[in-house]
Amino acid sequence: MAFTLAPLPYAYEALEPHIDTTTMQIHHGKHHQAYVDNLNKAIAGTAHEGKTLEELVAAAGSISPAVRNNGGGHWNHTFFWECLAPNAGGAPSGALADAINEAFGSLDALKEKMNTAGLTRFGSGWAWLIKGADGKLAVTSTPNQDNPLMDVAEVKGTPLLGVDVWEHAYYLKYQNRRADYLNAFWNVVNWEKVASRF
Ligand code: MN3
Repeated sequence: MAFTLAPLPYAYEALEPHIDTTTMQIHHGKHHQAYVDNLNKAIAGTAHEGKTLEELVAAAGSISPAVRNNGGGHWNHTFFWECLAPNAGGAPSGALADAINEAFGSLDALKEKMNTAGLTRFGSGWAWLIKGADGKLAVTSTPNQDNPLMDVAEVKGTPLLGVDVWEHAYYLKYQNRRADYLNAFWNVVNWEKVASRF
């Protein structure tokens, strides 16, 4: 069964002014759709057909670049849309807030660490807040469409929050100002969703 692109869980304009409507339309409707289409093409007629997206991602080191890049792209974007929500931002509460304070000292320190991870990712990739096998939170980043669930990831863990730092995620509104995009991102973080993953 082929992979399909789910609709966004909110309207394209819902994240204005932090993430603009045109960027969301192209990012979801063109970029994410292309990852889905190219993943389906790459697995058609191969032993990968019928595997779940999670199975493909976990085996990134031993699958073709086309399946790794497009499977990662599909997984990462599906995850990313759910990291975001209109009228969101603010601060997490409860056990997640406690874990953030324990790992980073404060929410602001986490934001700074994740922004730095995103800013220093040369070229295209992602910055992540993950829960490690030890249950502790950590910040990491991955190149291209890799993610911390992949066997090839330098730092592995369960993603709780991710931010896309490919230029296609911000260039129309922010041009080369990746830092401004990263600061704006925090205004639309869906902490309820992050907490449910935690
Ligand atoms: Mn993207």
